[in-house]
Amino acid sequence: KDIIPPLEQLMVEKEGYLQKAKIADGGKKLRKNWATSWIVLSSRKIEFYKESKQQALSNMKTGHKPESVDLCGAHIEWAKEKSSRKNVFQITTVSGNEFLLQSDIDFIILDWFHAIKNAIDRLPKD
Ligand code: I3P
Repeated sequence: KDIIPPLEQLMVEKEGYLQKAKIADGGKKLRKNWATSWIVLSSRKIEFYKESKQQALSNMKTGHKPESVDLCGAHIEWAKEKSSRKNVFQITTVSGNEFLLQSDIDFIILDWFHAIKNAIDRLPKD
C-alpha cells in the first residue's frame, strides 16, 4: 500500500546533523545545553529532532512531534560572541525563541546558514 507523506516532507530543502543549543524560550533565557540534533529545513519551518533520523522516523509513526520553528519573520545572524565554539549562528523567532546552531566543519555551517537565510528571505515577514 502507498503511504502518502505530508506535504512538508515533499518540500524538504535540507536535512542533516548539527550541534544545537536553545538559549531562549518566549524571550526567557535558558541554560545553554549543546546537543546533536537532526535538523530538517522546509520552506517555512525548521524541525529539530533529538534523535537520529531513523529514530525520528519511527517516533513519527507513534505521533511523537519534533520541536518546530516557524521561520516567518525570523532572524538569522552569526553569533561569534555567544559561544566559545567556532561557526555559531543564531536563529531568533517572532515568538522569542533563540537557537544556536554549530558545526566544526566550515562548509557545512555555511551551507546551512545560506539555506536558512534564503528560506527566511523568501517568506512574508508576518
Ligand atoms: C556551559 C557549557 C557550554 C558553554 C557555556 C557554559 O556550562 O559549558 O558548553 O557554552 O558557556 O555556561 P554548563 O554546562 O555548566 O551550563 P559554549 O560551549 O557555547 O561556550 P557560556 O555561559 O559562556 O555560554
